Amino acid sequence: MSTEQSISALPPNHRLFDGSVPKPWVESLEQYQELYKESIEQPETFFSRMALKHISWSRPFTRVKQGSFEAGDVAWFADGELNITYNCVDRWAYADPDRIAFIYEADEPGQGDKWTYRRLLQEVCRVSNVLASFGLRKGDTVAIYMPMIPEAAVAMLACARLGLVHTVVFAGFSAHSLAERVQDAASRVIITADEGLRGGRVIRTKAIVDEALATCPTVERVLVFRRTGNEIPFNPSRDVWWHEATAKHRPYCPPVPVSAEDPLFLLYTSGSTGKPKGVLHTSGGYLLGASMTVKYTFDVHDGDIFCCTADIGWITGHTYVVYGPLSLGSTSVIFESIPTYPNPSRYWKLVEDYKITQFYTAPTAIRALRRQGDSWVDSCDLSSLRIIGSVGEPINPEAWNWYYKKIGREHCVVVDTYWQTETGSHVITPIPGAIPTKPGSATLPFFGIDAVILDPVTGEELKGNDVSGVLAIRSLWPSMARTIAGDHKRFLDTYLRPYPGYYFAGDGASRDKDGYYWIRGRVDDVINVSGHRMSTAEVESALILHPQVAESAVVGAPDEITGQAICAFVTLKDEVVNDNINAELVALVRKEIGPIATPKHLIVVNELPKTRSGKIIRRILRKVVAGEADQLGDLSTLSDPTILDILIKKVEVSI
Ligand code: 6R9
Repeated sequence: MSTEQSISALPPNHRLFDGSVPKPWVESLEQYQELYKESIEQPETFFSRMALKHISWSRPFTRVKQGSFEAGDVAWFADGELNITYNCVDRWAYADPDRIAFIYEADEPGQGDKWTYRRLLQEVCRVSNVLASFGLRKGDTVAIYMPMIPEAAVAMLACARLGLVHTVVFAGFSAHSLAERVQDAASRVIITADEGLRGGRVIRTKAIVDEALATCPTVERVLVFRRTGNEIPFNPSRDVWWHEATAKHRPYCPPVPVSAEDPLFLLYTSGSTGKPKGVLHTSGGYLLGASMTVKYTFDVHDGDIFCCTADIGWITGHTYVVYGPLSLGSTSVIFESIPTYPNPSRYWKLVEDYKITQFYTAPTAIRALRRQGDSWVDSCDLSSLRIIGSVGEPINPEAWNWYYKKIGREHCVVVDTYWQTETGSHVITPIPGAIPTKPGSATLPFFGIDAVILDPVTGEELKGNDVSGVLAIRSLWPSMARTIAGDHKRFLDTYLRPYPGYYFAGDGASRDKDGYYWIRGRVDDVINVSGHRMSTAEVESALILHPQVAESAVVGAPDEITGQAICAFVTLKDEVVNDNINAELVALVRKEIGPIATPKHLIVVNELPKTRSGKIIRRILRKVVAGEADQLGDLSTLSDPTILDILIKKVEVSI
């Protein structure tokens, strides 16, 4: 067992019980244990109660849960009907129209504005009417490719209001990646902006859409929000300005009730093979997971100001910028910029300016800001904070402790939340006030999650504490993904068939002596760069497009700031000297996938380590880039061991 296992649990934080803030929803470890036990032993009673408490149903459900992992036919509240936007917007707009739904902090500090629930409802309705006027009907797919502005959330909610399926594509993706996703989802409409702004730099959003559309025959209309107002390419027979179209419609549109099992969105994520997967989430179960986790993990109460810094292009933005906070009628901050613009105080200034109570970000940002020095933090008043969260990758104890001490001032609770695009909402996470934390551990499972550790080889459950293996979930939970769009077999093969009877998460994990979970990272060919999942196969496919590349192999190298960095090995077809090859390959990957896939290290080698049957042994490359060349393990399958010395030397001089 590693050393962090011996760190003892901290006592529940005093700030939550000092009378100055609302008492936490779950007040003690015993209360958590009691609720957790009920959620596992009587899931129907537990989740029926939760679904009635948190969601407004236009037709009540009579069935709670059905299906199994074996059959791959999981469904929750299947005969119930609801509308997501009604739940997230209308009910608060009617009860308290002036309540703030979104605080928009634009790229330039101090710009941006506040959106009341009334304004949000009106704008969502106008956009819904525009989409309906395009002839879109329930079940059609709409792609959203937008900067982090409130209108991106409006676009999502406008789709949900009509029962349309949205697929948000992160606006840092290339035209090629956007086209791939739009084609796979057969989107009929794209909602975008003229341009984006990030850290003072202009992103030519619409121009990228135009490039993508050259290969997307299903797209009939492009709705364009004017963000910067600069001159952009515009095709009047296809493109429609948001401000012109919305002005033609009334600010009300009736919400369309959908089945709890109707799709709400597709979100593409990287898998072990090259092609991204369109993970499909449905309406009822997803909303319940989003709502319950915002409430319990972040202990959100009326009047709280919730800030999640994730882009809406990722699942974290879907669940914790848009659906979760709005489903509770909270105020959610939409942050368009980057943490270091104009200086590394930006996040902390945001907390001070808006009196943020819950702040949620990624370890990579925490590590990068820690490196900038404490003065950027010390100058800000962070006294409004109660809960500070981390997501996306394991957080190392040094970063955890800095976050706890400097940002949380030792009186906030740090919640290290483990979950995935596929799980929809948190699955292993502390619950403030109830579950004592340990730096580096995501602690205990959320309600309804029967987490287990399996022996990766035999698939047997490792019972008891002090065990290591792969993480799996034995119970069905409401917000789990239902399928991969157009490829249910891949869904079954990836998550449900590797260990029959379990959901397989793809992460290694251990359970320590206190029953706490420690996530160890991916056990498949996915690398995690700054909390973003990258498929090694996808990067390899991009590299191979270069006419001089014979073969490529991509692995994750440990990185102090980004967690892992992309390390690409290539062999070339001939001996032609091309001094520019590294730069050309990096540019190619950026063009094919987007800047987030930029390889940090690019190493041209004569040979890659292979088995006798010709398979590249990535395990060896991983060890070598991690500086563990002395622990290569069993090399009996390596066809030509003489290549190792050269490989190791090459890596030493390159990294
Ligand atoms: C929410 C999100 C999922 C993968 C997941 C795991 C890693 C996420 C983590 C974490 C350790 C945490 N991951 N949270 N690892 N501790 N608190 O990030 O979704 O983009 O689908 O990534 O991220 O490896 O399997 P997604």
